[in-house]
Parts: sequence; structure tokens; C-alpha cells
Amino acid sequence: DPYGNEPSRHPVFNINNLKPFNAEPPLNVLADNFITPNELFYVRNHHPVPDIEPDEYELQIEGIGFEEPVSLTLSDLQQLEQHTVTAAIQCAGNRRADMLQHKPVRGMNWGGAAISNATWSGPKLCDLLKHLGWDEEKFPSVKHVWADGLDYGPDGTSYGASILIEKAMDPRQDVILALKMNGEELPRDHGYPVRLVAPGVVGARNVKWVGSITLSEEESHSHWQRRDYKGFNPSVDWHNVDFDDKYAVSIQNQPVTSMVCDPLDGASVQIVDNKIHLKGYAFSGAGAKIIRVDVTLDDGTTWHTAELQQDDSPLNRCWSWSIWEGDIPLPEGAKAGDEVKVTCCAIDSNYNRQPEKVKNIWNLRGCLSNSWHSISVNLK
Ligand code: MTE
Ligand code: MO
Repeated sequence: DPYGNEPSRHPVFNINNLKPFNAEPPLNVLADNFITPNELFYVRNHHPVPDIEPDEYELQIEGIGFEEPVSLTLSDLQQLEQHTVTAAIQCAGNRRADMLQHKPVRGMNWGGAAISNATWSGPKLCDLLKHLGWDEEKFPSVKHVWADGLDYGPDGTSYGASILIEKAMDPRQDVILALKMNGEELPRDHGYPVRLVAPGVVGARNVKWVGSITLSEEESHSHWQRRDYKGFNPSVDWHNVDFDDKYAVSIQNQPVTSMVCDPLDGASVQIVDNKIHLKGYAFSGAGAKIIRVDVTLDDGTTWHTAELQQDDSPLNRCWSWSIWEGDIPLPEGAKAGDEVKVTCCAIDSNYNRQPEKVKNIWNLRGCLSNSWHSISVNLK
């Protein structure tokens, strides 16, 4: 069994798939922590988890500008200057379950917890390349940086993806080769011993168990770069989809999103002073910070602004999620025994806001599901 040597996992996880392992914590557990504890961080694996001996680990750097691959050990990476970034990682398929309610999609049936927030530490990718004498001015043909994992599928192919050179080489974009997660060694499920963290970029490009980095004129040739994780017009379906279409761009940065996490959908909620207490997360890609989360209990007639828990990053270099929370006033006349619909909508520092309806953003793979989030609660 290729899955005979998997790490142990937290019993609280809702498991979407066992082999490969895909699981998310319950939403109300997720929202309990601004920094997600390692054992509660959602897991999205495509293959069995590799078991890598730290002494045998090698990272190959290759491609344009390298006559032959350069090989680095773990201690080479540890000796470079270490940076710490707080960054959420979110799967492109997070909230796919909401999209599914409109029309069937293909993919892992994620609720809203295929996102988590951690502090990651390791050398910056741009520092490493400079340290090796690689000069971007000399190689303007390089447009993409590939990362390939050391996890393999039954056909022998490993997981791989690429990010844009502009993201990789700008020191303020904070792309690191993470050696630590929340101050500890990376857990096996999250990429031990080395993971690419490209903050603000979709989970799929944050390659775990990185074995090689390649500088290239082209995007990664991996299935997950070219045949998956793309957005499409809502009227494109499996009979007419063309993953090579020039408008089928691989997802990199993610759009603004938010969820109500606590209470859970259908729960009973105590009225206190004509208000109910609500909590959730909000996140946007590309370093955009959340500037507001608006909440309505009467289908948009009245909007209230929640309080935000955030890190102190600047408005355009924020990789962390925000936790929002508030005692939100009930609509007039609402009383114990009533059902109330709760809806949240986040706005980011580009003044982009979530789309209202899922209908107009539906796509066949169920990616980028970021419409307003609604639940129903029973007042008590
Ligand atoms: N990297 C490797 N090597 N193999 C994988 O299966 N899954 C990707 C990405 N990196 C994956 C990977 C996807 S689709 C996501 S959403 C994130 O890892 C999930 O990261 P996590 O399991 O640490 O939450
Ligand atoms: Mo993902």
C-alpha cells in the first residue's frame, strides 16, 4: 500500500478523502485561532506523503542560467538569512460546496475550511538565487519559476507547479523556502523538510516537499498548472472546455473571500441585548489586506461592520487572513424561535468586494468560489 506510511492526524478533521489524504477542520474550530495550530491546518495531498530523511535531502536548482543543476542540503538552506512571514494558504477549491449548490462541479467537496493561517520561516527564494550568483538582469527570458515535489503518483509523476518570476524575485513579495511552520519543523503533511511558500498565491502553487526549482521561459508543464486550477466562463462545461484556451489563465493570486464560521449553519444562537455574536475569517490574495467585513441579518437592507483581528502588515503586503467578529444587532422584531439568515461580505484594500451570487462565477472545476457567504441560525 503506497499509503502505508502516512503521518497520524487530528481526530477533529472532516475527511474528504482518505487516500490521498484531504481534510479540513470544522469551521467553528478553525475560527478559534488567528494562527492555526499545525495539527488543525487543512491538508490537501495529491499523492502519498513522502518520508524524507533530512540527511539525504537535496534541493536541485536548475534551468536558464545554470549550466548544470546546483544541489543544496538542508543545512545550506538553514545557513541563509531566515525570514518569517504570516501567511494564509487557501485551496483554489475552498468553498466548492457553495458552488455545487448552484450546479454540479468536479472536485474535492471542500466546505469553507480549506484555508488556514500560519507563520512560516526560511530563506527567501530571491536571496537563495542571488547567493548562487543568479542575476535576473542577465536572464530576462526567465518568466516562471517551477517547483517540483518529491511526492509521486502511481504513474511516477511528481506534483509540480510554477509561480511568476516577478513574484519570486521581489524581496517584498516574501516568497520563501519554508523550513519551519509556527516555529516548529514542518509537519510531514505540510511539506517536511522544505516547502515553497508564495504568500497571496493559491495553495496549489505552494509546493510541498520541494525537490527542485527550475527557472524557465514557460509555465510548469505539470497537470496541475495546465490542466487544472484555472477559471472559466460559467457557460463552459466538460463538453466544450479547452484548458489550452488563451483565456484559460492558471490561477495565481486569489480573489477576496470571507465566511461565517461560528455559529455553524443551522445552529441555535443566544440573543444577548438584542444582538447575536458572530465570527469568521476573511482573506484576499496578492497581498491585499482586508479593510472591512460587512454583515447583514436582513438580506442587505442593513449592513453592520464587524471588528477585525489582523497582523500589522501594510495594506498591500498582507499575507495573513483576518478574523472578524461582532455582536451584530438583530433586525427589528426578531425574537427567540425565529430563523435568521446571516450573510457576510469582505472588502479588500483594492476596494474589491465579494460577488453577491455564485451563479455568475460558477465554473466547471468549482474553483474561486468567493461569493457572499450565508447561513441560517435559530434564535434562542
Ligand atoms: N505540493 C505537493 N508536493 N503535493 C501536493 O499534493 N497540494 C497543493 C499544495 N502543494 C500539493 C502541494 C494544493 S492543491 C494545496 S491547496 C496546498 O498544497 C495544500 O497545503 P496544505 O496541505 O499544507 O494545507
Ligand atoms: Mo488546492
